Amino acid sequence: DPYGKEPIRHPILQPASIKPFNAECPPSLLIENFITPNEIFYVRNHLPVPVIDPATYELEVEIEGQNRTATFTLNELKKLPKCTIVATIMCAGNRRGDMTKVKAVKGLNWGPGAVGTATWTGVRLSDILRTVGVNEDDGYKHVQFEGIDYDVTGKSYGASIPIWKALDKRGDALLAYEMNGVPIPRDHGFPIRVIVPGVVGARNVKWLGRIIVSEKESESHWQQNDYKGFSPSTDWDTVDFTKSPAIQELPVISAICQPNEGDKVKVVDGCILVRGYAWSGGGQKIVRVDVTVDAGKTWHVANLDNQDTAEPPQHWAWTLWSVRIPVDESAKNLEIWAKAVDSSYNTQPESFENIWNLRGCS
Ligand code: MTE
Ligand code: MO
Repeated sequence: DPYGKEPIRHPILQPASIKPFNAECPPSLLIENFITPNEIFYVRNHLPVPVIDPATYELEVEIEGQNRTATFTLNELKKLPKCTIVATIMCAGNRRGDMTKVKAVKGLNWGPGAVGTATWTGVRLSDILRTVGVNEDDGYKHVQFEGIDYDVTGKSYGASIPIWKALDKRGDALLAYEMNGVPIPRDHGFPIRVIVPGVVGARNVKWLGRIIVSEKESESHWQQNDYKGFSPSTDWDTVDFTKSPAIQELPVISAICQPNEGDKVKVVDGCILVRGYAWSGGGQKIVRVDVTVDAGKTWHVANLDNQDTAEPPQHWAWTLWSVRIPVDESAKNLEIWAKAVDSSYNTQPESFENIWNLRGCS
């Protein structure tokens, strides 16, 4: 069994699949902490978790067209200048379960818990690239990452990001070895994972084995034939993956975590309490969350209770919000909508209907 050496997981994680292991934190627990504890941070694995000996681990860095490969041991990486950031990581399929209610989609049926926020410590990717001699005007366009997790044919998980994000110091891309102050747990990429803040989870490659500086994007399935968006009218007969760019920065989103779908809600002083999180890709900050219980006739502006002080375009972490909304106590059913606005004044759509897509991406 290739899945014979999986780590032990916290029982509160709600699995979406077991082999490979995919699981999320229950929404009401998720918003209890601004920094998500490692034990309840969602896990998104496409393949078995590799067993890696930190003593013999080596990271390879290859520059296409040059006949040399630089290598770094874990100790060598840890000796380089250290950087810590607070960043939210989100799967493109987060909240796909709600999109499925419009029409079936292909992919794991995630609730709103395929997201988490942590402090990540490591070496700046820009420092590593400069150390091996890569410069802004070399003409390379992409930085590819290969994981040490393999499928049955021997292919590893892979992804790439544009070179500017990798080289720009303000892009804060990291080769992280710590998550919330401890060595990165096995499920999250021990001993080294890439953190590309503001960019879809899929490019944050875990168990990093190799970096390739290239003129081309990663050829991997996950870069080429997955994690892309399409029109609501595109179906599996008409879809052409070469026509859509790979998702990098994610759009603005929010999710209601309290109450949960189907909950009986308490009315206190004629009001209900609604809580959730909001986040935007590309280092944008949440500037407002509007909530309605009457299908948009009246909007209530939520309090932004917990927000990092970093300014855009380096605001990598989510915002936790809450709002009390007056309700008609005789009403039997209530539909609550939330929509977030980010610092680029992009606004989240009110419903999934018109952004539905066959892969169920945000
Ligand atoms: N890296 C490797 N090597 N293998 C993977 O399966 N999954 C990706 C990304 N990095 C993956 C990976 C996806 S799709 C997501 S959403 C994030 O890791 C999930 O990170 P987490 O499990 O630490 O939450
Ligand atoms: Mo993902």
